[in-house]
Amino acid sequence: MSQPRPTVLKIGGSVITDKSKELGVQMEAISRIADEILEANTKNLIIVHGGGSFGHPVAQRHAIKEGFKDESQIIGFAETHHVMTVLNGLFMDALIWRGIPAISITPSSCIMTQNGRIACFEDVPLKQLMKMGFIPVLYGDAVFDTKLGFTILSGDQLVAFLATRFNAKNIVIGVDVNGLYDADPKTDAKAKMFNHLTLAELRKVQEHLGRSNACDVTGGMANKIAELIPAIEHGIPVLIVNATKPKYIYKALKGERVKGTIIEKE
Ligand code: ATP
Ligand code: IP8
Repeated sequence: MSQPRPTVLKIGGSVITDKSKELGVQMEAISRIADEILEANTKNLIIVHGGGSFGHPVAQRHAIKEGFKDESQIIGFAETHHVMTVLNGLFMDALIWRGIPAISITPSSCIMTQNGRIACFEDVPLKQLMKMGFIPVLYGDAVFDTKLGFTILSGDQLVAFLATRFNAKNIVIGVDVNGLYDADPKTDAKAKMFNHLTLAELRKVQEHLGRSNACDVTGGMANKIAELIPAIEHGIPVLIVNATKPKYIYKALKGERVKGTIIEKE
């Protein structure tokens, strides 16, 4: 029997961490989201989470995204990767202790980038574990780069890559705002949310999208959208929802109606 097409779920760092405080974790959000993932019981799920107040501040301090320029960055790279494994461990704890068969896949050990773009991905173990019914959990990470020495791979690039490689049924992006707006809703009270956008409509509004108010080395919402475009071009619909709101991730995974922004090819 062939495998059902996977759903790729990204839980943003803005949801599971407190972006106003370095290494601040939102344990309640992690626990609630794990409950929702358990209850939704999605067949063939791939989970990716972001860095939030764990990965971004350390990566920024040591200019990891810009690549290896100075010996002093070496410890910064190790530290960035390490704090991501700590955040991942907290997320994994919440999944495993609920009986969810989640397996952590460390991006820096199976992915190399070239000038910041994924160039090779050793996906044999990932394919095998999915076939056996496990749920892979990946994350934005500090990774090795064939040209830059190292860099930062965003969870969003990873989401689009995995969704395209595995011909995903859909992508669900959980953030700390209700969806995609015509301006950053945190700084512009008049910002209007889009309920539905086609790719052509998205391209027209793309230049007005903001980044992030918090420390974010991967470009916030504007870059998230830019990263997701290739997957949408591939025909994979994206739903952006507020994962800080109870039951939104559950409903999104179940395909139930939920407030958010749907972006489709046509
Ligand atoms: P991480 O990169 O740590 O995983 P994340 O993916 O959860 O974080 P951000 O990259 O911080 O989220 O992007 C979400 C933020 O983008 C929101 O908190 C919001 O303030 C900001 N933002 C900027 N422009 C927009 C916009 N046009 N629509 C919606 N949110 C926007
Ligand atoms: O939070 C970047 O991933 P993102 C992670 O998905 C790091 O943008 C290490 C900064």
